[in-house]
Amino acid sequence: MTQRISLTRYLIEKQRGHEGKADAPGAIPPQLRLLLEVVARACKSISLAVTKGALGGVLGAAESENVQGEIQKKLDIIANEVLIEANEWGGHLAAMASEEMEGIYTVPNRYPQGEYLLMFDPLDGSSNIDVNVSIGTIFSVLIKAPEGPSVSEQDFLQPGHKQVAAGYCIYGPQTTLVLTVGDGVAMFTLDREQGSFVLTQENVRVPEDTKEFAINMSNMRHWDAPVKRYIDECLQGTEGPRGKDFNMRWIASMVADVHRILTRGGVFMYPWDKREPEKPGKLRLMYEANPMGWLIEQAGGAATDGKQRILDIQPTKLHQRVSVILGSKNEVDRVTRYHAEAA
Ligand code: AHM
Ligand code: MG
Repeated sequence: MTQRISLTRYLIEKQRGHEGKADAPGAIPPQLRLLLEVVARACKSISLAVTKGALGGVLGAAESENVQGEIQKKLDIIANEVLIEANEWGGHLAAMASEEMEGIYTVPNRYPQGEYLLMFDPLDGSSNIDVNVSIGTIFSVLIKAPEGPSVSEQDFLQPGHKQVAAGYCIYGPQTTLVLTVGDGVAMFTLDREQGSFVLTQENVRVPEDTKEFAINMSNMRHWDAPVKRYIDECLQGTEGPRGKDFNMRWIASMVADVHRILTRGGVFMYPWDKREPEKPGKLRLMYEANPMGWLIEQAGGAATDGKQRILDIQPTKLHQRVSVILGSKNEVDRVTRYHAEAA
């Protein structure tokens, strides 16, 4: 029988790599291993709550709005609390930030403070919760700059290429944790009977070419010319300049759309549009675009905002929004080129 590799064993082997060769890519220090174990444990709890659905009384809206002015769902709040409670006492973190909290959450004084910063979208795809469609948790890990004992929002404002770990957990027909620590992408499927994540795919690769795109087509009339040009050409199929037919998918959960792209390729776009022209896009840079962008790059794909690499954007705000184009490299390069030609 092939031996099963648990997430715990996978991470311990990564840590040994660190002890052997501290600067080896993907080698992780013990505190980062602990952090990732704790995030995975929190995701198991969230998965359990999601699975119970109406039986657990967790569906529907809460009576509150988040910092983005969006009505919070009960599960948004539950997932946020699970992640905070799991992570605050372990001694590995300095602070956390979340889509569901306006400011940063500093680890309380009664617990030891570590050097890591954890950001998350506790439950992405909130509009899909009540309709039983895949949703997920997205997370990103940074290191706090060493100067000074106190931690502030400023510590979080680092570009995505500074991430030391990133991933998501998708709650779908299977619960799958997808992780990078900078040496490729690995996937772990939750064995519900055993209660553990088991390595089910390593060295995930996104094909460079694709015939599948994901975009919310109902916003077409609001798009900018380069995005419209790209989609128009896809829609023309074999009769158009691309000379091939394209397929469209839009799940409206970024985790599910990105998971499909990591599995079989494709291009995902949530571009700037004219509905709210002052906002650079709908999705958030720090805890949506950066972790997903890094995962996609680690799997051989690309991620830009149309003009530059997402991971090179210098953030100025915790809840900053960004235009997102990510997935199969040749398609992302093409959309980015269309933006340059239009400029
Ligand atoms: P959320 O974090 O509030 O759930 O919003 C993010 C989601 C993404 O998962 C998804 O790609 C997008 O919003 C869907 O937007 P729309 O409903 O406009 O299609
Ligand atoms: Mg989200």
